[in-house]
Amino acid sequence: MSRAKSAQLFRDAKNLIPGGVNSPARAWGSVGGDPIFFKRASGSRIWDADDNELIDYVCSWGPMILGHAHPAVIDAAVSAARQGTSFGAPTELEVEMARRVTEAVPSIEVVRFVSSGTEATMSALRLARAKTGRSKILKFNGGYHGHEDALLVEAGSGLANQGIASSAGVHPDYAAATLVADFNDVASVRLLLEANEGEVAAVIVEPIAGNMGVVTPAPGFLEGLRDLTTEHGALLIFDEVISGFRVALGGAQSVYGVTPDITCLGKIVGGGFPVGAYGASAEIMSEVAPLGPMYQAGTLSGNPVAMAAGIATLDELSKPGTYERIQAITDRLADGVLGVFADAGVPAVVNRACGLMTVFFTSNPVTDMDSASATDREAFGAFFHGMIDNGVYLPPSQFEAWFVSTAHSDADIAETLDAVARSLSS
Ligand code: KE4
Repeated sequence: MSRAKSAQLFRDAKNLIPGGVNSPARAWGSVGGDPIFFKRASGSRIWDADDNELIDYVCSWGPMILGHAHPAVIDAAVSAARQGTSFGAPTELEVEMARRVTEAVPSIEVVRFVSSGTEATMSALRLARAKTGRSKILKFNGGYHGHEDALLVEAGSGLANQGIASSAGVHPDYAAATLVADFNDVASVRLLLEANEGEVAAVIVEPIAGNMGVVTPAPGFLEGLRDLTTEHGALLIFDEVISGFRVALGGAQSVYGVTPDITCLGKIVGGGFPVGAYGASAEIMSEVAPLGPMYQAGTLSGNPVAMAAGIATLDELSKPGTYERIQAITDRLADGVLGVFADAGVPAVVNRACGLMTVFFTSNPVTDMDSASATDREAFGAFFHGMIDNGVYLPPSQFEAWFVSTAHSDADIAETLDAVARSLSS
């Protein structure tokens, strides 16, 4: 495959944009090589600047659960755009979208739309501090919740790749107010809550971790967080930016039957447009301006074009049988990959949930950031390049999820498994 156009674009981009990318996760830092530039996508397929066609498992890091350029979503966004793209004033579409989100996620009685997952988690933290009058927050090693200062401490995703536990430029007081526990380790949470009694405003967790690679909660882990936060007067925040509308219409909280105090959403909820959201009971959300003293605002929040795309997406996802289909596609891919690795005699662990999975090069269980970090990331890097050369685009990092969509056909999966076999043999 020629990648001359991509290479030229990357050379140009590096002079104008830091590292040539508008998000470090796109930089291929941990797998080596130069990022490919893309120009169009449809369904499960994506084309790069040199017209090479690839099967896409990045899916824009989650949003494209219906596949790229789904007709219903595009039509909704285009017709909304023709009515004007942004008014900075309330519209009916926001009410329609809020109705769908609160119906899908019962723990959300009232929801505020923002323009990214980061804005959702940042606002959720401020809300928790406002509601409790406390200042500290507790997150998990390897948890990634966007680039809010307080959460850029021992984060996963792109930070883990750059080997920076915390970002430069974060005020030391922020880092000091952020406690870090281990995912799937309730005892580590109890210890920190007891050692900081009365000071922790919230525990924020990805109920199904996606930024260590996929790591699912051990039985009792989420229930343990619910009990401990209630016992110690802290709010429980579920960051469902990845899992929301992916693992089920009601998110991970509906799969595991654990109800958080605040839920953060993003990615899928915007149908490929910039949307985030945070929501909770009416009582908690009454803290939020203009009702209450916790201020949060945004020029493009609830933007009509993004709302129209989100509504079209949720309406498609609400159709009966959708999540059974997504689960079946995920299992076909995950089980197929396990089989090919076994045939090749290459040790692998696959962690999965409905709609997402990660392959780790290890024979040991991957249950937290430490075990994820102990896997053979060099092997993953070589595998990533092998898959690209065999027509399959995986996330360029071990600490990310492979995302499937309703557009990934049996033929796509079969082609992917062939690519896995060829990549492993080379
Ligand atoms: P955004 O601000 O990127 O929309 O959302 C931040 C965020 C919050 N919570 C979770 C659980 C997330 O996974 C994310 C963003 N995910 C990353 C990669 N997994 C997006 C890719 C990127 O950073 O470019």
